[in-house]
Amino acid sequence: MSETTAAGFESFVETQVLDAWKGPKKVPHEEYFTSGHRTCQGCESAQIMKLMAKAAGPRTIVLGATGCMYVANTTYYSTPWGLPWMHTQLGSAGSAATGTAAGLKALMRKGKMKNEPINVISFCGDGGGADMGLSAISAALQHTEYNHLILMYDNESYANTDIQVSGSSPYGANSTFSAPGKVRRIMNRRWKKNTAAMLAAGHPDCKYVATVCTSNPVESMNNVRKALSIGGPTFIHSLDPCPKGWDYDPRFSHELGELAIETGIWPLYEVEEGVIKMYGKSKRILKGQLKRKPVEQYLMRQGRFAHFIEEDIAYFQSKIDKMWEEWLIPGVIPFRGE
Ligand SMILES: Cc1ncc(C[n+]2csc(CCOP(=O)(O)OP(=O)(O)O)c2C)c(N)n1
Ligand code: SF4
Ligand SMILES: [Mg+2]
Repeated sequence: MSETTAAGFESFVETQVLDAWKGPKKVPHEEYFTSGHRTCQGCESAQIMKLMAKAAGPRTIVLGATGCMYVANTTYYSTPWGLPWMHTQLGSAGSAATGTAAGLKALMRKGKMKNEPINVISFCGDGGGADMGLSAISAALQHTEYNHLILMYDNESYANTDIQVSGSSPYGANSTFSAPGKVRRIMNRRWKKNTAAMLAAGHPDCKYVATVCTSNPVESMNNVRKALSIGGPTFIHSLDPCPKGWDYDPRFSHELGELAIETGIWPLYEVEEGVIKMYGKSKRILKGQLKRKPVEQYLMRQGRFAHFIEEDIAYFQSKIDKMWEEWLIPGVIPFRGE
């Protein structure tokens, strides 16, 4: 989409219009993230890379911040990327997105490149996005004149450096920096950062923000396609079960993603041009059509919570109940007016 601002500048380069795929049978076979990586078995962060690349298609440039999705995907002489791909520094997903989109726009304006829609996607992990690169993402989401999507893959730890706690790690999770001890059982006492909602609420010009989970692959791809079609700065936050960091058998990755949604710990929603809408099972939970499962069913499937006792589970459950029952927008916006 193209738009002219009050100052008369053309605000957007044309975007590709990528229609939603109506069901798995409509999804094409072509892959742009294939074999050749060495992520762990059952890695859902690799899965969102694959879905993101498939959804975006061949006219796409991908920038990737340091983390598992850089290191495990760029072994010397081997790569799964079937798209142009470039590494960027750990906290730089936002600046890489803006810089690349601006560069493409300038080259096209000067006639040095054919003027055509090219998708720019910059990705980062939760450490690189919710913590270290938050300021660069914030700046990127204010630059309405450039088309790009920032996708944060959230495995809930600094996984690549051996599972350190991040601002996106859940309360109480065992990590190499928050191992439970005999004196203190709960070492990470911080509640998970509410990144997608924070970015949506704080950047009113950002055209599109969504949460996704690869347990819903078609919806996740359609959200990527929608973000790229809308253009301007957009942001997607993906929750990715990580067998190594969460400590479970890799075959349960999709099941855990599903449980995160069903217990209400991971609400699925889109914020499009300032309008929020829940989708999938989260929508049904919101409407009272689906009862949230007890969070214990999600926590006790993962070794990182194996040290939890009843009071820890009860505390966790009370926080989720509060999210859905007391927040201004259930599951999304915690504060309320007087
Ligand atoms: C400035 C900087 N500090 C530290 C590192 C070391 N480092 C490399 S990957 C990584 C973990 C990043 O975590 P996250 O962004 O969540 O991605 P994940 O590894 O979980 O995929 C760290 C700390 C680095 N590369 N650059
Ligand atoms: S540690 Fe987690 S995110 Fe990293 S490659 Fe393994 S499963 Fe994927
Ligand atoms: Mg991470």
